[in-house]
Amino acid sequence: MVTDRTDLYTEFGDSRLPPGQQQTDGFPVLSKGGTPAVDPAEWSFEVFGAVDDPLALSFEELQELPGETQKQDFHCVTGWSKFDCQFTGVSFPIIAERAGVDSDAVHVMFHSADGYTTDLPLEDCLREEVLFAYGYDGDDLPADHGGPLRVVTPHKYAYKGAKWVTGVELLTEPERGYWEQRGYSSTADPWNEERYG
Ligand SMILES: Nc1nc2c(c(=O)[nH]1)N[C@H]1C(S)=C(S)[C@@H](COP(=O)(O)O)O[C@H]1N2
Ligand SMILES: [Mo]
Repeated sequence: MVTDRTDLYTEFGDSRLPPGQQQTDGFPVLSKGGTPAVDPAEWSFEVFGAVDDPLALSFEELQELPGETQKQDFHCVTGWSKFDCQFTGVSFPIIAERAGVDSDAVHVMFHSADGYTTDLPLEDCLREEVLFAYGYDGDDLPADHGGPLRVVTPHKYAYKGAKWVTGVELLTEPERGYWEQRGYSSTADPWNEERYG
């Protein structure tokens, strides 16, 4: 079953294509460096920081959690948007529930195998649309697009979606990730064109 979440924009703006964006048919690859070699057999996914039960999950254990497939749009801050991406994965609220997020947690830092980090307020993460995705269009998520596991954030510019994600850190104070430290927006709402700042 595929849940269609392409109507998500109605919460943020009038048009499905956010202002200043152009639709693309392909799926460009955008990474700060190359694609890191990630062996799913060795890989582990950790949830740590302000949680009651820190998690360390193998790729198999992660895939055993309740998963779902959603059709979502994808908006890159450099100006391209790709409609109708089908991602399969585990939602952020499920992971948060398993780890037992502390009541004083307010912010989240995602960590990746290439050293990339990105941050978001906790409330922007506690949404069904924020997926830890291992599948794309009915197949395994390709390595260039973040396989074995990436985050997708259809309500934010796509730099908020960490590819090759290895960890999620719950924070009691906001901190800034890789692009956020280099001038990109912490909140990154595409319909409000929050690109910088
Ligand atoms: N680990 C990691 N995640 C990342 C990046 C990166 O360089 N490293 N780039 C971000 C940016 S700027 C974008 S637009 C999307 C691109 O995802 P794609 O390559 O699947 O199109 O991944 C985001 N996640
Ligand atoms: Mo991007």
